[in-house]
Amino acid sequence: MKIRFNRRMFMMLLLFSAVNVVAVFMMRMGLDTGAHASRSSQSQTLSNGMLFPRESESREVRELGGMWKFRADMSPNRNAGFDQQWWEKTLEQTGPVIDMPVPASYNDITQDRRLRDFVGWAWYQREFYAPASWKNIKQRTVLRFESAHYNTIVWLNSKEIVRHDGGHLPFEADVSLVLRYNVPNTLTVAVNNTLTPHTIPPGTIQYMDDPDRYPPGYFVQNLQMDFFNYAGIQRPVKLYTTPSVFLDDITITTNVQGSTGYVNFDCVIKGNSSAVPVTVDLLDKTGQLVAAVKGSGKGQVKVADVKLWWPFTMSSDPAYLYTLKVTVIGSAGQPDVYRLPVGIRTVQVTSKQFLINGKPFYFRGFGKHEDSDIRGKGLDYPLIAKDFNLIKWVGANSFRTSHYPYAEEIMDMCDQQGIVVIDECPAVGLKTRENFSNQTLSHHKDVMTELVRRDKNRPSVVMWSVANEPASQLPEAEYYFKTVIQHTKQADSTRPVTLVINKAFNKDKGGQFADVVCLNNYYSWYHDMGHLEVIQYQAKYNLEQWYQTHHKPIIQTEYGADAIAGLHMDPPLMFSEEYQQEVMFNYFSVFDQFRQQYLVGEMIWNFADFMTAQTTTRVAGNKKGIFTRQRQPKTAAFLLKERYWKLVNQTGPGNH
Ligand code: GCB
Repeated sequence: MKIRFNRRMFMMLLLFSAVNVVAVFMMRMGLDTGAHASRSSQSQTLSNGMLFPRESESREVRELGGMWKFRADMSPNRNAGFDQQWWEKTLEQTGPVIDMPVPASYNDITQDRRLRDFVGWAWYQREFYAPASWKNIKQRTVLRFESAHYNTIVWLNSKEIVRHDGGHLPFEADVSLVLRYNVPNTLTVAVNNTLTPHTIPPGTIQYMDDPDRYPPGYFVQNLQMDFFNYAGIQRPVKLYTTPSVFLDDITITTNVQGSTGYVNFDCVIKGNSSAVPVTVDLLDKTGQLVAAVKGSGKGQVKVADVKLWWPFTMSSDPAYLYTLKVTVIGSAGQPDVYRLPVGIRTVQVTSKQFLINGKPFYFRGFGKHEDSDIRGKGLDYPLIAKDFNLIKWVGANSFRTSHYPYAEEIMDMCDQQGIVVIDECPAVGLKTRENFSNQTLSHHKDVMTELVRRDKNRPSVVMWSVANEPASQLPEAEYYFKTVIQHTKQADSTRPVTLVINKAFNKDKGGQFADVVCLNNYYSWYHDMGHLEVIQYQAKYNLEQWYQTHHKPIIQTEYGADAIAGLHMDPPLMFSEEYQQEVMFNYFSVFDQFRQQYLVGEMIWNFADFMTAQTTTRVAGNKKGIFTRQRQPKTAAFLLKERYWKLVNQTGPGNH
């Protein structure tokens, strides 16, 4: 019998083979064991509030930091842990272990090159005791991961309790019914750093099937981003308690009219089927009660003679934070108390300006990374404190969380110190058509939901960035970004949304949906190498064309040049400190021409040198920092400091 292939059958065949390729690939990487948290487990997480754990008279917070037992599953298919059910025993019982600090990336902790570059499942385990006081039916205990990269499965006492798909954002599970008392609790975590065309960020696994050149089963992870794919449990793991009737979420928005501020609040209470009384008190910095509302948890607080939240250098008393104290009284009369820091401020965008509290704001800032020696992307308080001291030393007022959400401990500092944030999701390097698939789109929307849910109440966050340098010239990008940006605006109607673009103004298809145009370019670096003289010409042309095309304010979100600290060349040569400075001088001169018009910010790439994958263009990482990776200033830091403080002085406090 002759089979005639019609177009539909052909498409089905294509689809079938594509699904097969992905399935084979996932099987080979051990992803089929369920690392990809299913849609249902992801959306289950999406329905919770995920308030940052804060101590109060009704809540205890305990960190599970320290040395954990660790093993990277180096078996050929990375699947030994699942085949042998490593969560059923202690890790020592199933093979050799090493000590691994939490939080930290595991990559740079040992001398083992295989661990640094490991791709697949890494297993962590530790024991802990639960205090007898937690054995109380009137309260619940929640286990929370501030982030683990990328796919995570967690077992407590051999019972699977949560899965999460994606790094850089928190996830948690109510463990009240799984906790044991008077005996140790065993916590096992498997985390897989494999990036696929549908993860955010995307990547590919390439199998090298040429037996003459590679051993059997040899594969590499290809990244589409310019930073090292640090992995592991990179942020704190916490246990926290709440009463059984508890405040699950608060959403606040703020407004200002004359000298009066308004805080609108909307609380979600869980654990009780009927309505419970909620008291909302607003306290000032000294703890004085400003206003109080009793009711169901939705309403408005009015603040006479409001003290606004101003960015650093825009006021003599920047970053003023009130405290919204929410008290929920459960049916048994047991209160749950949560204190949310609240900054009262407004954000608006016009065709030429970015306004904070009605005044023009000019972003003097950086693109940053969470990155340092040994820790990789591991949360580190000394590093956080040092970075904020340097940010303020330079006279910066802002940064972009390039290219993923930063730790909430960092975001707290931004709120407290008046450092304005462009809050970016991990969608960096969406480069191929496959990266714009409906599968990725749906995950991308979930990630934006998670990000907005986490950071929606932060005064420092003034704009969401849905992506960095996507292939926005592709036809698919138009529908894709229209959808992601609409979705983000539905999740938060109070903040502008952007995407960061490096495509030409007449090719890009995403900028039309952004409220602010964010541009990255590297004149005299990735092209016209060594030709510093073309920078001004090209930068000017680019800004003018973008403005003429969209009539929206523009932020230069990246520009810069690599400089090896201590390498001096005059006349300047690429990679010397002098060259980095010359690039800056040339850009500054263009910024100054457009600052009074529609350019609303300049953010140099990068705050500090950072680690990348190994390539011929990177000398032990990206060296575009104005500080070294150890946070020592290059000459560029002094130059930037001079410029930023001059800008403060020119515009004056109370302006930008
Ligand atoms: C970019 C990327 C950033 C890179 C930078 C560079 O455009 O957004 O992630 O690190 O260029 O130095 O190449």
